[in-house]
Parts: sequence; structure tokens; C-alpha cells
Amino acid sequence: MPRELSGALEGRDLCVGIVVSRFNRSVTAPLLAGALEALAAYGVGDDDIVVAHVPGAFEIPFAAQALARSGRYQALVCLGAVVRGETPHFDYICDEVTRGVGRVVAEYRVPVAFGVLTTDTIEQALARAGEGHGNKGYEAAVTAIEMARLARVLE
Ligand code: INI
Repeated sequence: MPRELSGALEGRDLCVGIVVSRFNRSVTAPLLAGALEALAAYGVGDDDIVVAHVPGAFEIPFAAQALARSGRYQALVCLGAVVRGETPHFDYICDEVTRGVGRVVAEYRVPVAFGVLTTDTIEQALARAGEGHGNKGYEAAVTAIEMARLARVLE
């Protein structure tokens, strides 16, 4: 029989860092609320959560890297909303935030849940930041807990 490893959805004694951007706040505020709801639901204590606010998604990797470097968090959650609009800026920001967060995972070996929405319209983003399970912030926080636990059994 193969030995199977997985991460339990048990948040007690985990410290979780959240990075959330303000740009498109009508989306990122409910993403943050969803993430905090999930962390509470799975037992992560309030005192074990830190929330770093950054201006836009472009700045997310910087804050994620700083939190990862501190060594205090077993998982990070990155939350943002990049909306295409009419500008090629969209592609640059999406590339930067995706690669930057990926570098943090590789460099610090800390699980990072990616809750950065990249959509064509603000309506599409809002639809992913709703109540309960339609909320990507909630989903990202659950992923962070699972990955933090998995990291412990993988080591
Ligand atoms: N930042 C976002 O988080 N979402 C966007 O949709 C966005 N747009 O469209 O420009 C955006 N721009 C700001 C960017 O993330 C930086 O904060 C800014 O360039 C300063 O470095």
C-alpha cells in the first residue's frame, strides 16, 4: 500500500500571514473578510494572524517575501484583484504578482495560497468575492491551512 500524505484542515497552532491589496477595494475587502472567516472557522487564533495591507497587486510579492523571511508563519495568503480594463498594465501586473509569489514559495519553502483574482471586468471579480463558498479569499485561506499541515508531514 502506498503511504499517502495529506494536510488536515486543522488551524489550531498555525500562524498565518495575509497580504491584501487595496486596489479594487470593493473586491479585496470581501476577499479579506472571507479569508478571516475561514481561518476562524478552522481554528486559527486571532493572535496568530497578521494582515499586511499593500497599495496594489504589484506590491504583494514584496510584503509576502518579508513575511516569509520572518519565519513566523506556516502559510501565507495573498489577496488582490487585477481587472483588465483597457490597459496592457494588466498583463504586467499579473505576471509580476504571479512570478513574485512563486519566487517566495521557492525561496522560503513556505506555502502561499494565491487568492489574487485576474478578471476582465469588476463584475467577474465581485462574483468571486461573495458570501461563503463563492469567495476566493475563503478558499485561499482553507488552502493555506491544508498546505501548512501538509508541509509538516512532508518534512
Ligand atoms: N493594481 C491592482 O491590484 N489591480 C489592478 O487592477 C490595477 N490596475 O488595473 O492598474 C493595479 N494597479 C496598481 C499596481 O498594482 C501598483 O500598485 C502600482 O503600479 C504602483 O506600483
